[in-house]
Amino acid sequence: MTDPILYSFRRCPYAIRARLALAVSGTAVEHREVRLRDKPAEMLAASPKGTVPVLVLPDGRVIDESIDIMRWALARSDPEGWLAGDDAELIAANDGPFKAHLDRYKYPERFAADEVDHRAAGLAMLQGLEKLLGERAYLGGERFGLTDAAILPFVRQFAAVDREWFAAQDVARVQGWLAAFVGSGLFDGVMVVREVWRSE
Ligand SMILES: N[C@@H](CCC(=O)N[C@@H](CS)C(=O)NCC(=O)O)C(=O)O
Repeated sequence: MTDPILYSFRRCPYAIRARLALAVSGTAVEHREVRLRDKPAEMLAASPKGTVPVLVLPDGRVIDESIDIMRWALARSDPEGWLAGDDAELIAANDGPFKAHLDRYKYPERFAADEVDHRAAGLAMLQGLEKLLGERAYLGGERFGLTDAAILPFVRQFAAVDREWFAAQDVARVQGWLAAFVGSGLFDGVMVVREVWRSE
């Protein structure tokens, strides 16, 4: 039985969350690291929309939305009970408004946006997470789960735009939650540096 093929880009937060779920579920994949500027024809043939991650299953089915890859992997095997911590509303708020603020904070020229406004709006959303983390240990409950894994790669990017500024904000629980994640073996394991894949 051949493994599914994963087209991925190391720093992409969507690809990171897919790799996290694949890793925790123990799903072996043939990893194909891509360059976004030079996507392989094989990936575009499988998924013409041209975003990573893309998972191509041995039977030819294609899953090209990161959250669907996460749910597919966890439906196969969920040894740490990640699916119990599934908050679709929080994930949608991350993928929609938070991601929009993150992009405009990170790349204000590209969006002709005011980065300070978008930084403030992103922080306001993180204050919502701060409140939740005061009520329970993780976003989806008492254990790290799908919601944490789906959102953390984006919060990591937000924090990394200006680490000093982020460290000075009054979101201690979010800061601790992020630090534990980036210091985890799970995160390290999905961030290994790989050579760009080329077809033979
Ligand atoms: N909704 C998609 C979004 C994936 C996405 O936008 N990935 C970015 C990289 S982080 C991408 O591939 N962009 C295409 C490009 O930059 O050419 C998912 O969740 O998988």
